[in-house]
Order: sequence, then C-alpha cells, then structure tokens
Amino acid sequence: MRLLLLFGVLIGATCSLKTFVGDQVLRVEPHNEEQVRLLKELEALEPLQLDFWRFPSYPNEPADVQVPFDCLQVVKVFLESHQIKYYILIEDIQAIVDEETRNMDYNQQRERGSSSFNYGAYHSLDIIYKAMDDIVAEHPQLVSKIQIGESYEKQPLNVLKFSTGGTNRPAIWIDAGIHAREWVTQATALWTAEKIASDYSHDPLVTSLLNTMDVFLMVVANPDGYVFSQTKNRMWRKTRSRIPGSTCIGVDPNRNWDAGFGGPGSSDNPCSDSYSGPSPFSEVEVRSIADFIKSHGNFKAFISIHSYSQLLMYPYGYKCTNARDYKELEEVANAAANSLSSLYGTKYRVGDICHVIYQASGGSIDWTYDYGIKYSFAFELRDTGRYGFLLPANQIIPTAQETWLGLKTILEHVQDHPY
Ligand code: 0X9
Ligand code: ZN
Repeated sequence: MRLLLLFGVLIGATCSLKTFVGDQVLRVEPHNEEQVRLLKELEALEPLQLDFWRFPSYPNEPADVQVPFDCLQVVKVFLESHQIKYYILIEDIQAIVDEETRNMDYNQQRERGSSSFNYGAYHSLDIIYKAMDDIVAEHPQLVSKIQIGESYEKQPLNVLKFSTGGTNRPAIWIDAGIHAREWVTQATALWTAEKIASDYSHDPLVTSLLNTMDVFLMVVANPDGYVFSQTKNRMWRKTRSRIPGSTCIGVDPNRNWDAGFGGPGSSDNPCSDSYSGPSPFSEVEVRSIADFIKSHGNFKAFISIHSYSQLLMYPYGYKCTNARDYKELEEVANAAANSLSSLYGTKYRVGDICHVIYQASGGSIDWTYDYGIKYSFAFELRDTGRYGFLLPANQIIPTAQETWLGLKTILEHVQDHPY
C-alpha cells in the first residue's frame, strides 16, 4: 500500500499536470525605455522561468509576468532595485487553476437526463470536436465540417463551413485558439458556431450574410497545444513540434506567418514563448490555414480571436506604419467595439497591433492583409488581467455574447463592401 502511494506521488511529480503553487502574476509598469529594456533582458534569462502573459512593450504600458514561487524574491528585488513599479495581479496561480479544474465540465455533477451541451464550461478537445459534429448533424443544410489538414501530433484540423450554396462564394474566416492557453477563445468560437447555425433564417443579418457569403470557423486552431494545456501545462501557448537541435518544444503560431518573419517582437530562441520557428510556415497548423486561404482565393475577411486584454486590432504588427486602409479599418473596429460594449459595458481599445499592444512579427492578420484580405482583424477577449488566461467559466457566455455583437458589426460592413 505504501509502495503504491509512493508510486502515485512519483507519477504525480513526473508525468502529470504541472502545478503553480505560490506562483504569482505581477503587473509591471516600466516608466522609460531603459526599464522596458531591462524587462526584455529579464525575459531572456532562462533560469528564472518567467512567463510573460503580456510582453513588455513601451514605457507606461504594463507587462504581466508569471513568476515561479522560487524566483519571486529575486525578481521583486530586481524590480525594486531598478525602481520599476509592480503590483501583484494574481496571488497564487494554482488556487485559480484549482477552481477552474473543479468547474471543468467533466468534473461537474450534471443533472441526470440533461443532454444539452454546456457552453458555459471549458471542455476537452474530444468534447469540442464532438460538439462541432453535433452542430453539423443538427443543421445539415447549412453547416459542414472540413478538414484542412492534420496537426503535428496528428489531430484533425477541423473547420466548420456555414454555407447556403453557390460555388466558392466570397467568404469570412474566423479562427480561435491559435494560442493554446487562451481557453475563452475556443469556448467563444464554439458558442458562436451554434449561434450562427441557430440564427440563420431568424436573425436578418445572419440570414442575408449567408445568402451571399460563406463563413469558415476554426474553433481550435492549435489542437496539440490545447490538449497539452489541459493535460500537462495549463500555461502552454505554442505548438508542440520538435525543434532539431533543441530540447525546447513548440513554435509561437502567431510568429510563424510569412509577414516580417523573424523581425521585432519575435524570438529565434526555441525556448522562448514567442519563438518564430525555423522558417515561415514551418508549423503545419499555420501552413494548413494559409494554404486553405490561398486555394480558396475568395476570402474577404480574416478574423483571429485571442485573449486577453480587451483589444480589437488591425494591421500592422511587424511594422509600425499605417496600413493602406487604416482609416476604414479603424472606423469598422470602433463601431464593432461600440456594439460589443453595448451589452455589458466591456471596454475595448482599438488600433493597429504595433501601437495598441506591441510590435510583433510573423502574425496571422499581417500576412492575410498583405495577401489582399482587407478586413483582417484580431480580437483579444476578456479580461484585462484580473484572471488573464484563467478567465472563470461563468464569463464564457457573456464574453461570447458581447463578442458576437462586435463580430456582427464587422460582418455587416464586409457584406456591404464587397470590393
Ligand atoms: O502576442 C500575440 O501574438 C498577441 N497577443 S497574445 O497575448 N494573445 O499572445 C497579439 C498579436 C496580435 N496579432 C495578431 N493576432 N496577428
Ligand atoms: Zn494569443
């Protein structure tokens, strides 16, 4: 019996979920270029095992950093000795992860006989894929499933297609979950799938849109990372590909697109969370989306859903100059942010990636914009840092509802501006 217990502890320590007991998230507020530079240097110090939930960018813009318990003292001393202001955003990450685990759908006592899908909970990849199949089965005239490829670990890359017919109609792309740990995004996308399916022929905008255009919705753009974030490390962001010559795993799929590849705001260090990868489109998940977009050839909008920070952004991220269409994109984004906030008062900041968040190279919407898809937008959903990536499940549905209003404003504009 004691042997068995010991074995259990060993398995727990070596094979199972990473824990974050006593780890904190600090909100750090650099006040000048020098302090920003120091934070970036800190980021590169691997033994500290820092995880920037929000990367350092500009003076007076906050960065959020997860610090392991063992390094808290040295990091705080470093910040204080350089007069860099900070405060504790999350006291004990594990406490929030534990609460989240208790609320996972498969850990909850569901009412017996209740067969309806719980959109207000986080789910495993298998359950999400099953729910997507169920939506297809319930709306066979409108929704179909397309497999655009296979992930590094051989998971299907599934996309839901909403179409009322025609051939190669002008189309809208929406993806979520390209960053694994941004769980509210996959959950929001799944809710949105059901919303589009059930609103067709009821909601005038959805109906008129789908009478002339198709919508493609990728609920889990990085399935390997999502599974890993649920089974091994809640804070996993990247893909799970092996990098020759490195013991570190995975590429940042939002640094891997062929748009300013390898430039500022990306890293060539495979151990970094913003590692751009060995070459543009090295990641099969990213390449599969790009190939699909190219072979389709008629996408008018490309919307990528991330979390967190409550931002609605348009190109560019790899450079800090205005996109040709920035006036129109800014107007549409402002209108979308307004309709989004009309529901619960959630405030969004709007702007180009470089100015609103930070310079970041190799991102999806820069590539799609340069490829010719004018209406390229990226959302960063709730919240602004109280929970960050660990957004409580009771915020999933409100987040999805408000995001849908923002999305609809964009879709309406796209429909009204076909060229
Ligand atoms: O750094 C990123 O990739 C995005 N922020 S996140 O916290 N979700 O990782 C911001 C970049 C936005 N750019 C594009 N979506 N292309
Ligand atoms: Zn992201």
